[in-house]
Amino acid sequence: MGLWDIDKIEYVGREKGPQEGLAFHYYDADKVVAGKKMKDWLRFGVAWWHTFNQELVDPFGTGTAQRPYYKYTDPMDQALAKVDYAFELFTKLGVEYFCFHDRDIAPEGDTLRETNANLDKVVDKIEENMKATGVKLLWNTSSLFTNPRFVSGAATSPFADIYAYAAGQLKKSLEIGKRLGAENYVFWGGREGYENLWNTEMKREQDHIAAFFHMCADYAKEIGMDAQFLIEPKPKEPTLHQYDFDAATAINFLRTYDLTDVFKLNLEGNHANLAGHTYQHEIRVAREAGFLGSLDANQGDKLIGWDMDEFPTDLYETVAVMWEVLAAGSIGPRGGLNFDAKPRRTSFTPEDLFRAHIAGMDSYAAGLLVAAKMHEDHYIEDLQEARYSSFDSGIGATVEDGTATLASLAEYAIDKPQSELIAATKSDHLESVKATINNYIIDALAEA
Ligand code: XUL
Ligand code: CO
Repeated sequence: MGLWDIDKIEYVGREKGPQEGLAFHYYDADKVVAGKKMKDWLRFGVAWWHTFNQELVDPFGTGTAQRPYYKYTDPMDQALAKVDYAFELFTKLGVEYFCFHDRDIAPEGDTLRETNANLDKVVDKIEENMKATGVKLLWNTSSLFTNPRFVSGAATSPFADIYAYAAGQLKKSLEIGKRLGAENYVFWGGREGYENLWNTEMKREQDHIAAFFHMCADYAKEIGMDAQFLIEPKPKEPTLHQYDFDAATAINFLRTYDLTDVFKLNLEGNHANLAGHTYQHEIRVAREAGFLGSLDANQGDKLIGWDMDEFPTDLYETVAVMWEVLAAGSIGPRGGLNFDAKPRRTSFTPEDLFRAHIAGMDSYAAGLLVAAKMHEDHYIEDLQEARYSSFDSGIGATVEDGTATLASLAEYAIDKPQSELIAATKSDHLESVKATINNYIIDALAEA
């Protein structure tokens, strides 16, 4: 049974009935869907910080998590032991990628030099395990928000010593990413924003962080680290306002500071909701602008306005996400679905960690199956094509081919009576569209 006292999780399909919690019902890694294996569409990743470090605290209570490695009380012993537990969990779940912050895998020393030495010891062990298991690094990142030195940000801190320290941390993280063959490198600006605008020079802070990103890109190039750089937008929490508010804001920042060649976006469901968007909206914005990089797969709660980081189980949302991914052809050039998610505080057993990942993986596999069927039938494509067909010829075509002018359109419209204009519009039948999507969910999963 190994360290976790749990057998390898197998795909049982639906033969065991809907209540079998420790098995995959829809995620069949090698099954070919829309021309690719499920595992290659989904590229699941485990988030080290939640899965191995999350104690399941909330603002009112201490941790409830029960974890077998808590028996190691020395921080470095525990960090090294966790590597064994981590790789066994990856292989038992059949997850081929993982993600971590520098701070997740090794404790800090008093100086950056000491901290880097701690990191090296754990990275040695991670590298050995990656070689032995074939599990790969989807992305690594640097925590520039946990330690009190980052109280007012890192690359937007008003304190130059802190900026310099953050740069030192980043240098080491990029070296680790290169060593472990990271597919991507993520920048989440946890405290890169402000608590109060009256004491903040917003443009100066953004100039600073843009310079920081350019230095990172230059150093990655210098050492031959070829991971895709990703910005992860989030509007707020922990700060009142974060500069990478949402996909559109982050893209504007990248364009303003000439960083579009280096960066794409890592989009997260719960972050989208905090910005007042659906997850699908954020992915659509990034996809259509050519910035879809990777996905942090989680969900929020309709009733609570915080970053809940729930494991994704909302089928309607996984269908929408996978519809966008199929339209894009992949989750970005080298992206995947990282479970930036934690079990609820009331799901505290080690087995719950497995159950939670299974729930997320099955929900995304089901979403893929439904979205693939919708694409196969061209349901949404046909619906959208019909909706805009008046731009395919006549006056509409003059808009799209650039020959229209305000005068030519006014001339066309000047004598049209209201009845003719109303006749030019069509009902969207939106309720039927929503019901049809429900039918796709029910039918595609019944056939699976
Ligand atoms: C925080 C969050 C981070 C990033 C990586 O809300 O999503 O864990 O994914 O720093
Ligand atoms: Co995230």
